[in-house]
Amino acid sequence: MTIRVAIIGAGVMGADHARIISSDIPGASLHVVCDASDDRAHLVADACGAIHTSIDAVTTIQRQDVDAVLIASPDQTHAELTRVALDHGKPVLCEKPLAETSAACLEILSAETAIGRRLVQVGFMRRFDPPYVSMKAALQSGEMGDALMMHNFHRNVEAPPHFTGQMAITNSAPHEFDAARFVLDADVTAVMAFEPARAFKRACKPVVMVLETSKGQLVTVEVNNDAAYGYDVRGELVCEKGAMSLSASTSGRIDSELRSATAYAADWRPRFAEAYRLQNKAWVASIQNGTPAPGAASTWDGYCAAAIAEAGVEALITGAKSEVRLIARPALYEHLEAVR
Ligand code: ISE
Repeated sequence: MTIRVAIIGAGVMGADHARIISSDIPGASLHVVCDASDDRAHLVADACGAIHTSIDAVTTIQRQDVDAVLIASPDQTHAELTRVALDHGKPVLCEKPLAETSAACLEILSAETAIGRRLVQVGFMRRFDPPYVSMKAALQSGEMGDALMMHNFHRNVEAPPHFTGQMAITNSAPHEFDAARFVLDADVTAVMAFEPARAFKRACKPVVMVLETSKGQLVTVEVNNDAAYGYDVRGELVCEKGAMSLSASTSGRIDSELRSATAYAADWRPRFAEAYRLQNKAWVASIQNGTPAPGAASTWDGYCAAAIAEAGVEALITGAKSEVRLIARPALYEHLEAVR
């Protein structure tokens, strides 16, 4: 059965998802592109062959001819639109963050547990990124022994105007919070957060965090959204008998004129293109099969990322270690993870 997908939001992420759904996902059709801007909705719909456009997200989700919803609208709309999809029994892939607070994530969790089946997938696409999947598989194989630490770097070329260290924690770092939970199969129990006293004239300060996990491990996270040189995401797993680094952090190496240079992408889309494709493919397959996509992020994972971010902001403000406070995990979200 072909899944008729509506995409809410025709900005950078919505346009990329529209391209993927319309050209890379057999079994799905891009049925509606919705955006507050009619022009932007038409631009993406025309480029990707969508049948309909809309400027109203709620009525789009309610349409009888829409089977599933992909939310890529501004962050502050995610929680409400996910609730609308749940209220109408529509499977939904919500770009991160699921909601801007852990409390708002809990409202979604309550609605979904009341329905009694998982309809929400959260857009932590690194769970489908082959280097991260390989890192998780290598840990699960036992060949390196148990994990002791994980080190993460997340660098953007230039932060949007008015971007702050706290936003680095709430907007960018949730990818590392979720990736660490995914690879280590552990919860994050506490956060310490630091930013350098020194600041460059134009840049928003980087943030360095140290996370403690429920398995007694340490996870370091550097987020530098004004790295200037390129989009660069790195990760290293340190185990009892060995270590493993992510294998694809750049676009390639250029050798010329007695020099060797590394080519970096300008933003995350080239680096994670395959991850988004695999994520969206798994989401559509999960709808066709009626079962959650193995390894995909659920409402529970979206809630955990929000709670960790809140602890991170608290730690940055207070300068002290902040505990991550979570409710008990409902049975609906027991481990369904599988390494693909
Ligand atoms: C951005 O907010 C994202 O969500 C992207 O996936 C990430 O790669 C980027 O670094 C973040 O700033």
